[in-house]
Amino acid sequence: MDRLRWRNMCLNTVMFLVVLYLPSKSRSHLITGIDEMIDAYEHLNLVRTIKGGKFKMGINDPRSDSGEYPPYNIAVGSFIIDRFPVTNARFWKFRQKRTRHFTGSEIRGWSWVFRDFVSNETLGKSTPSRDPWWVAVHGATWRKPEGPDSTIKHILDRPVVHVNLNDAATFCHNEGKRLPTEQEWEYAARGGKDGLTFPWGEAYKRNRANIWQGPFPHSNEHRDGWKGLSPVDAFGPQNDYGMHDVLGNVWEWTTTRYYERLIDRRLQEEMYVVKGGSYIDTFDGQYNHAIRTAQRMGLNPEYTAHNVGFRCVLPIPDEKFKEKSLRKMRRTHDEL
Ligand SMILES: [Ca+2]
Repeated sequence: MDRLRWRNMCLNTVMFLVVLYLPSKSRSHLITGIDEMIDAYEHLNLVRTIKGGKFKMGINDPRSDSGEYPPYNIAVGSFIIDRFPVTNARFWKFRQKRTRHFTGSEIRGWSWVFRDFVSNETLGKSTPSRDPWWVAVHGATWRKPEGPDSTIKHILDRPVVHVNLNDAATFCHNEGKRLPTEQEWEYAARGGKDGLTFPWGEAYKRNRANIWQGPFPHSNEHRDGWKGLSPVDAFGPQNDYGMHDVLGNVWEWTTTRYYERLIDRRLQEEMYVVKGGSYIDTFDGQYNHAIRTAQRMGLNPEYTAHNVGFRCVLPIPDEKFKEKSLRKMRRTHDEL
């Protein structure tokens, strides 16, 4: 036996023993084969550079009680933003690097899942909520989004879910970025067009976003093609900035505090704004929230669920928009 073969044989034996004797939690990082597939999803990590400016935030509809009304003018600085919500593939890669960061749902041991996606066996071991369509599923985490008998292996292009505010912020920080404020998120979502209900215009279009069709919660008619989570590029770009899944699929965390309008702020629990709506929301608000660019909801920072994800931003100085720098950024970050 030559030296090379002998060395390879020893190496394989050592690797076998390492895998065999690793604690099961660590071993799960090595045995799924996901690492070999990750590169195929790099195109879902693209970003868009957005020049800061003034815009009108919110909607001019006094019937809204979520804080969208009254609208107001505000300025935001320039920033780079993810064109897609963070995918399972991207979060997997993060966790390979930050093995000591366990998400809120992993630490707590459970998370909220829409009951249609939970197997009967898992359902039997889970706890129903006040809203019967949400179930507290033990073992539901970002890597097992529908419970212990599920996996992300075949849905690496879908948004990561079951992440709380700190998980999302830690992920962004690890990439040298941060979570967006609500103002940055909405400014980007509008794609340079003020005053429109949706990022693409004034009329709802079924082929633009993954939301709910049919009587909720019993009849998920999924006329948009998707019953639950969809790949972040299942639909074309929703605005002129080339951003996908701004509305629908998953709510997205921001760092902006949320306050109920009619309650003394000092008496309110800590909540943060999430934007965009999810696969259980509707275009007209007949069930759950009305999908629109200005829509907002408050969540406890520890909250995790099957329909909440995020995307990241990176603020940049405005002088970077001088033509020379802009060309360089386009080469580096954009697919423009
Ligand atoms: Ca749908």
